Amino acid sequence: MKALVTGGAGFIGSHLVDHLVSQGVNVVVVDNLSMGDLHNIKHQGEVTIYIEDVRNEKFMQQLLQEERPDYIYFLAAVASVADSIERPAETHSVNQTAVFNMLEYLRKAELPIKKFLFTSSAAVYGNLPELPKTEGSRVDPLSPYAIDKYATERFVLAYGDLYDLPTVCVRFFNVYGPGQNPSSPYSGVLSILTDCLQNNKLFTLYGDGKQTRDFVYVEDVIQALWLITKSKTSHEVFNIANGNETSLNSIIKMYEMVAGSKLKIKVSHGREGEVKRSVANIGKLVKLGYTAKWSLEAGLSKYWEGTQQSEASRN
Ligand code: UD2
Repeated sequence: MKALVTGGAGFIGSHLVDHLVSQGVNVVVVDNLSMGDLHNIKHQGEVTIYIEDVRNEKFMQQLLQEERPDYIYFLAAVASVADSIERPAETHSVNQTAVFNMLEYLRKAELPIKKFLFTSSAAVYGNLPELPKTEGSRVDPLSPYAIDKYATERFVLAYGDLYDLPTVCVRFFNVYGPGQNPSSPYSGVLSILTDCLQNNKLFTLYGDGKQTRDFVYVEDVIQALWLITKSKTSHEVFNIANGNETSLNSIIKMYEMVAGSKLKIKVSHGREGEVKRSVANIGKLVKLGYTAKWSLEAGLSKYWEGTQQSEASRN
């Protein structure tokens, strides 16, 4: 079995790559290292890695012909709402056109694949009041990022139906864990909190902290992706989340307890276009055998311990 992971050096991609390798899968990675880092991949020596941009159509076509993957996980993306508002045309070329081009090539070249999995986002739900979000809930994609994710989902599903490609889409909620890059203000809030607690930096809290999110530990995300891989399911959308709603204020309190230190906080006005509340219904995933194994407290503790160990090994 061979798998292609685009964005395989990124935060979630690298965890997926390591899991696939541990399951005996032959893995090929394409990553342009814009956010990713090869050091994220533990099993680097056992993986074929191409440092390339998924927008390089010729390259991607040749790669598909030569490598002939059974499974394709499309994780490469510019995963920032703010970035998509700043430069919509460029993020569109990654978040939609590159995916579309691959689907189109798979169709035309009639390459046999076992599954094509596209990674979408809870962003597609926007700010509509129904909670928790089920896969059938109304959507209201508000940013170029969310629009690209939703429209690409539709292409992926339609290509599945129309051309008999086994396609699946997943909507990630707020994923956290080791390897998440805290370097941008739009990085995951838990990677930023970790950096602030560890290095005694000032944390900027946007808004009143009452906004809620469904935080899911990256190992549970990998569990979900693997269950979907092994199942016969196709032409479907799945939420990937923990299923619990947590406010930013309470996660900060919890993380301070785990880290045993107090966070320095500066309060700033809320971010424009933000979702106030977010939580998923994960029933569909549970039917595939998923259980969220990592409570927030357990996930935070594991994440924190890991950062302490890598800090100690650096010193
Ligand atoms: C997540 C996704 C984003 C998109 C969006 C859809 C991540 C990293 N981002 O954005 O790609 O799918 O969902 O709705 O998963 N915050 C602070 N201070 C900081 C950083 C963040 O107060 O330094 C707040 C932020 O304003 C927000 C919350 O923390 O209310 C979570 O922020 P985030 O960037 O981790 O995730 P989110 O839900 O905005």
